[in-house]
Amino acid sequence: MKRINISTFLYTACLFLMLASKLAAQNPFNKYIYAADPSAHVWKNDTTTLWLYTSHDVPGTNHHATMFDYHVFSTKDLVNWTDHGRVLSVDDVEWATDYAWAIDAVNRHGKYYLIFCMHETKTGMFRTGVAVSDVPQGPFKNIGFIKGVEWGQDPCVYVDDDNRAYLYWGAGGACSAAELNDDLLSIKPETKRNLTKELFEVFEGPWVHKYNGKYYLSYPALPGNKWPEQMYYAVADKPLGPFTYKGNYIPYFEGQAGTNHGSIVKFKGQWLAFHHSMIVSEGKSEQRSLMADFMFYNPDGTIKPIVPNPLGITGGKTGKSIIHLEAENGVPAGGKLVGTQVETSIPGFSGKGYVTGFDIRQDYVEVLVQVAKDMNANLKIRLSAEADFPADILVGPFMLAGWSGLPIKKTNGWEEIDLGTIPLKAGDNKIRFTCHKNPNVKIDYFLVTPDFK
Ligand code: FUB
Repeated sequence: MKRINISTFLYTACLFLMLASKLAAQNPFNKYIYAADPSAHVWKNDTTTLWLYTSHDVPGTNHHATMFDYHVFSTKDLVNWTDHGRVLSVDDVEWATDYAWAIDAVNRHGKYYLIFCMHETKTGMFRTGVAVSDVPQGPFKNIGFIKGVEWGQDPCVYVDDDNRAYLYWGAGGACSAAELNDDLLSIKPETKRNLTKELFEVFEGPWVHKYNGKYYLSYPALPGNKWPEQMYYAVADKPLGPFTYKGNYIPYFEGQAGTNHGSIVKFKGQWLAFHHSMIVSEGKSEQRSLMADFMFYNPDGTIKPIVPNPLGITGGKTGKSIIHLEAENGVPAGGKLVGTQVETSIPGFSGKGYVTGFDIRQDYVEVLVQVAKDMNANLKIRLSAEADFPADILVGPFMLAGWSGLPIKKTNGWEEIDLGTIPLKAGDNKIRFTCHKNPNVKIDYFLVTPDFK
């Protein structure tokens, strides 16, 4: 019998383990979309859900100027994720042109606010915008920009236990902070501080969280003034400092983009660090993917440096990413309602209502799906129909794929109908639904499950 050399055996076993961990890799997660700059939140009114507010990279780009919109993702178990679609775009912000860069979110006085930054058309300057929604998943409506902040790139808002809100922002090697007025639309100028000298090698992207009564300001730094960025942090006794630099909590890792940008949050008793990489785009620094890792403190309150784990925060479980698009969101989420309207009289819908009124042949409802690469996906539509009806469904950037006269059976109230596989192209895809003349058909939401690991 042929004897196997022990080193050949160990080498083969290692190769097998490496391949298996790559296949099971959950870090990056939500690989079907390029998203970056994750701001993670667990809102006090629902501690069972973790929310991520992110910027969005366009497939094929080689420039951060081509960032135009934001997404929201949620999870209840850190394994399965829901993408709530586009929640704000430069097209909906009358004062802005482009550069939809890093964002944050705030839950205040019963509303949810997206705190974002875009280039102002009039001045070419970064402004820190504010947009509002009744629900954490948006979409959000722009209500203006924060007065008193110039070059307001990469905003972060920290709301302290006494409900006072603080804004931090940073760009091009500087970082500032100030207390916000209650409506979040202006700063208290007398509180403004330049934190640059307190934050060793700071470049941009501040994030603030509290641990054991101390304020931790984490940020992307440029070590020795050289790219790529690495994630550092500093600590203070008060929200506006003074801060003391403490260390590097995400040093350079294989697959890291030129930038990194992070947030830190406690969910179900565990500290998590979110950030981004260029692992899915295989080295394209402007096409980034979401990363998450467990984070641990030393007894003295310092953070143990993180080496990103291919299994991320899933403990090895394989999860599913679903894109959940509410039919009634229409234009603010990149969709359209033509000849149809939103109603709320039949209970049992999700979101703010459902779309109905298909009383002439051309009436339709359309949603926007954004993905990183060409891929197939499963499409389900939750609907209610009192009789069998034919549906036309068009899919893609140019509506080149679809079904005509697809027979759909009458439902018993609201039902999720599985429509099978649809082809998606890298970038923006529309899904348009019409049902000839069937005014009684009601559409609640579209569920798109990308077939992309
Ligand atoms: O994503 C665009 C920019 O890249 C962010 O605003 C910066 O923090 C860097 O991540």
